[in-house]
Amino acid sequence: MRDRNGQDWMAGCGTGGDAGRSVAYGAGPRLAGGGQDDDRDGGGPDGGGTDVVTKTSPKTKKPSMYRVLLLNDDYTPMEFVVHVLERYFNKDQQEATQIMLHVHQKGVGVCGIFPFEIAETKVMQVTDLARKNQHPLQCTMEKV
Ligand code: TYC
Repeated sequence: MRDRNGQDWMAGCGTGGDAGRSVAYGAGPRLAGGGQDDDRDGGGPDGGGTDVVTKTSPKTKKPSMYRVLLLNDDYTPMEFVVHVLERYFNKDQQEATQIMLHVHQKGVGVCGIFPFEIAETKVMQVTDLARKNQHPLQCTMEKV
């Protein structure tokens, strides 16, 4: 659950004067060499004296996504679980009740799927609220 693979998905953005040469969202590696004006201006295509930036596509990578799960237990009140789903997972009362009953019957259920840091924050918020209310409710996350 603390696997941070992929967490630094924006690391390196815009560094190294290399903008636009690496990886586009959802795509494989881009061509990184051929056709670039690498002559640092000894009279390349632009003729002289000034390097021209020609590639402007953003350098981003897909964030790794994580399922946030609720686990069943015998003690946490059903209304508390419904409240958690409404407050932290933006469910309306009907959907929150469905998810709670699913967890109650099957043992585990999905609250939502989020990038690592958002999933981690929600797990902490739920765990904290449950502890403050002395409920044993468990909330975890797993990589999609
Ligand atoms: N099983 C609990 C009860 O009967 C309700 C419950 C549902 C608890 C979902 C946890 O994640 C949970 N009061």
